[in-house]
Amino acid sequence: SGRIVTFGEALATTEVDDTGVLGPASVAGAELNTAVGLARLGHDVTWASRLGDDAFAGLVRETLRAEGIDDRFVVPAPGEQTGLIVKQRREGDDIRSEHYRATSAASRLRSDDLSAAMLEGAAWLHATCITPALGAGPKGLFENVLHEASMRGIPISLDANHRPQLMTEDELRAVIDDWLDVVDTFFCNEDEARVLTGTTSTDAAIGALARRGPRVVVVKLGGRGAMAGDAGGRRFTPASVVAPPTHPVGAGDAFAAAWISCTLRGYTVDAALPVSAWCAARVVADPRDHGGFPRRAELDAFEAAQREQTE
Ligand code: KDG
Repeated sequence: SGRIVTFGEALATTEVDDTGVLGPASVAGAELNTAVGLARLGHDVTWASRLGDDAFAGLVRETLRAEGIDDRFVVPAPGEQTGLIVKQRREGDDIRSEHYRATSAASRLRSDDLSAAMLEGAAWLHATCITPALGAGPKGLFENVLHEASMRGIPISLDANHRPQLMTEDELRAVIDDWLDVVDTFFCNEDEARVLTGTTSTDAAIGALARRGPRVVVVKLGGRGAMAGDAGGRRFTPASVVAPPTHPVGAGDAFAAAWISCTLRGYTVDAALPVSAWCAARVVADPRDHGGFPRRAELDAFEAAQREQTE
């Protein structure tokens, strides 16, 4: 179905417990999480960024290699460091994240860092609003890549992914004001929908956002599921549960990966919703950001079982 391109910051992440013991480090980063999901579903995926040569960059490179993700457009930045997220578990699945990323290699991305060749022949571009929140350079890059993709007629998905530590609500609104009209598929959560539209009604927010350009708007409702809207109206799916939801981080990125895959394979909104909810549930049941994402064969088995149930 053609190459999917995404770009953004990869970080290392680890959990610290009450006694100060750090758990194993794994790889995070919203766009990279989505890239992993797409690659596991059999898509040809390019992920681009700027990466130093520290131990965590090595971990990121290893993840890219293991998942079969194209890294030709990653800008090497010797001596620069990889960002880090330290997670602390509160009660149950309430996880607090502290980011150490102000001087990361990806925060130093420049607007001309990625070449136009990256989009050559691409079938889809996925971006998130974390990238423009990282600084002026990454913001310029985000703008260049979205502009170039829209000029080439490449469908774009954008996830609001508001990070309040990095971006005010006004800044988020400004980015969305500038770019929503070139977006094919827009993802956000309830809080972001309210920030962007001023309404707490998901149904009304989808209508308001869809009027500004996107063909499809998907609002993720966490443990309650997700609602999507297009010209055909609104559709809802409850959340899927495959195992106790222990680590909600990364669920939205997984949802986006499954959704993009379904879109490229011609699924209707109705068909894409439960598939995306299931992929998100798989990730939430795993202690890493993307470790639980299913492979194509597992998704095929899930869909076959679903069909049997409805017959
Ligand atoms: O969506 C999950 C991401 O938030 C996580 O992997 C880290 O990209 C990240 C961020 O900026 O918070």
